Amino acid sequence: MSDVSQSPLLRNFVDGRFVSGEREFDDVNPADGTVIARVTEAGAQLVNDAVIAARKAVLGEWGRSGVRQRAALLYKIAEGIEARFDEFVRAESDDTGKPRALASRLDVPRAAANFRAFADLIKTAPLEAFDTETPDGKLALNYAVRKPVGVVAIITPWNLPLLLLTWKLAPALACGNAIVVKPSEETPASATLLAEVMRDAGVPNGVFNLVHGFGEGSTGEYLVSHPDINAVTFTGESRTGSAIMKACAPGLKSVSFELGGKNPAIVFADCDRDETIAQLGDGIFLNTGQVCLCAERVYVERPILEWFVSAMKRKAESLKIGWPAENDTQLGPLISTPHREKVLSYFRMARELGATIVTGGGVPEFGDARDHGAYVQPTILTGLPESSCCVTDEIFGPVCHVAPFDAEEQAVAMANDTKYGLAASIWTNDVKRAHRVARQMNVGITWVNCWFLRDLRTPFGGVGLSGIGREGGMHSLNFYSELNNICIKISG
Ligand code: NAD
Ligand code: 6OH
Repeated sequence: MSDVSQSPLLRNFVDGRFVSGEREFDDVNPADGTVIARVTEAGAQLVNDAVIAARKAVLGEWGRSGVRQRAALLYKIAEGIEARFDEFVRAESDDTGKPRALASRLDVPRAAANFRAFADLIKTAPLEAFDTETPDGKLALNYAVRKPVGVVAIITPWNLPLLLLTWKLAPALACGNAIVVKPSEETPASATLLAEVMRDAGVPNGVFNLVHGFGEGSTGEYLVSHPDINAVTFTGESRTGSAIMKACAPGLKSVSFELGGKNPAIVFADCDRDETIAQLGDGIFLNTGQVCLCAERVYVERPILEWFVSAMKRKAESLKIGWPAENDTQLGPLISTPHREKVLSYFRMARELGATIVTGGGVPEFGDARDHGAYVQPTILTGLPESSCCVTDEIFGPVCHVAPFDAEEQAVAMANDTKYGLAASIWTNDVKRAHRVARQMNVGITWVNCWFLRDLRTPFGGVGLSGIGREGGMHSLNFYSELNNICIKISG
C-alpha cells in the first residue's frame, strides 16, 4: 500500500487559479490498486464560482476575440501538450492502467491533433450567404454570423480521458466559448495537467475551468443543473445521458451526447483474413475493450466460422497482459475492480446460459502486485441466443460474442437488432457488397475493412441509445456556436 499522505493533491482550476474543494477522494491506479493521488472535490459553491468566472470571460474580451487569436492559442496549447508529452502519457496510463505504449500512440497525440484540427477549421469555416429576391422585386442579402454559445459544460468518461476531453474542448474554445470541465472521478490527472498547459499557453482567466468530483449528487450534477450553463456536451453511459438530459430540461440547455454502444462487426467469407484478424482484434480488445466503438458482437459467414473463432482465439491468447509501463504490454487492467466485477458478472451469466467460453472468462494470476489490480482475460464467447443479456448489453470489457450467419440480409438484421447504434464494421473484399451493407447499418459510423480510423472533419456520433447529435468538423462548430442570420435589404 502506498503512503496516502505522500500522494500529490489534484486540485480544481477556477478563474486561472488552482483551488481546493470541500472533500478529498482517492485516485487509484487499477494496475495494482495503489493510491497515486488525492483529488479535491468541487462542491456546489466552487462549481458556481467556476460558472461565474466562465460567464465573466464570455462577457469580457474573450467573448469578443477574433478567430485568428483563438486559432493561435489552440496551436500553442497543442505545442504545450507535446512539450509535456511524457508527463501526459504517464498521467493517463497511471490513472487508467492503459499501456503507456498505447497512450503514446493514441491518446496524447490525438489530444494535440484535436487542437490543431479545430484551429485549422475555424480559420477556414465558411459563412452561409444567400441573395434573396424580395416581393417588391428588389434584392436582400442573407448571411449568418457565428457567435459563441456562452458557457459550455463538458463532462467526460474514464476510458480515453484526454482524447475525449480535448475533442470537445478544442472546438468549444475555437468558437469563443468559456468552459467548465468535469472529468471522470476515476481519471482526474490528465485534465489537471492540461489546466497547467492552458494557463502556461496564456488562456485568459475564466475561459477554462476544471472541477473535480463525482456525478449524481456531486460536482457533475451541480454543473449540468446550473442555470447559467448554456450547453452541455457529454460522453459516457446512455443511462447517465438520460439523467443529464433531465437536468438540462428546465433551462432548455442544448445537449450533445456521445453514449454507449453494442457494436456489430460483420465478417464475410471473402474478407482478407489476416487483415481482419489483426484489425478486428484491435476492434475487440484495444484499451482492454474499453472503447465505445469496440465490437462486442461479431457475425461471421458460416463457411469461415471455425477458422475465425480459432484465429481470433489465437489472437486473444497472444496479447501480452502486463504492467502498463512495460514497452511490450498490449493489454492493461480494466478501469477499476468494481468495473471488473461487472464484466465478470457477464462471464458468469454467459456460462449459466450455456455459452461456450472459447478463451478467457476469468482473471489472470501474476503472483505480484498486479493481483491487487483490475485485470481480466480477453474473452470470446459463442453459442448464446441473440436475446441474451451478454449479446444485448454493453459490457465494456475485452470480450465479444461470435455468431454465424448464412445470408447477407440475415447479418444486416442481426447487426441492427439493438437499441444502440454507434459504430459497425464490415469485413469483405466485395466492393459492391461493402457499399450495400454499409448503407443499411443503423449507426452513426461504419468502417469497412478498418476500425477506429479517424478523420476529425467527419461526423461522429450515434443513433438510438448511442447518442444525440454529431460532433466532428463543421458539426462541432455548429454545436459550439450560435448562428445569427442577418437579412439586409440592399436596394430600394
Ligand atoms: P459514466 O456515464 O458513468 O460517467 C461519465 C461522466 O459522467 C463522469 O464524469 C461522471 O462523473 C459523470 N456523471 C455521472 N452521473 C452524472 C450526473 N447525474 N450528472 C452529471 N454528470 C454525471 O460513464 P463512464 O463509465 O465514465 O464511461 C464509460 C461509458 O462511456 C460507456 O458506456 C461508453 O460506451 C461510453 N463512451 C461513449 C463514447 C462515444 O463517443 N459514444 C466515448 C467514450 C465512452
Ligand atoms: C469512445 O470510447 C471513443 C470515442 C472516440 C472519439 O470521440 C473520437 O473522436 O475519436
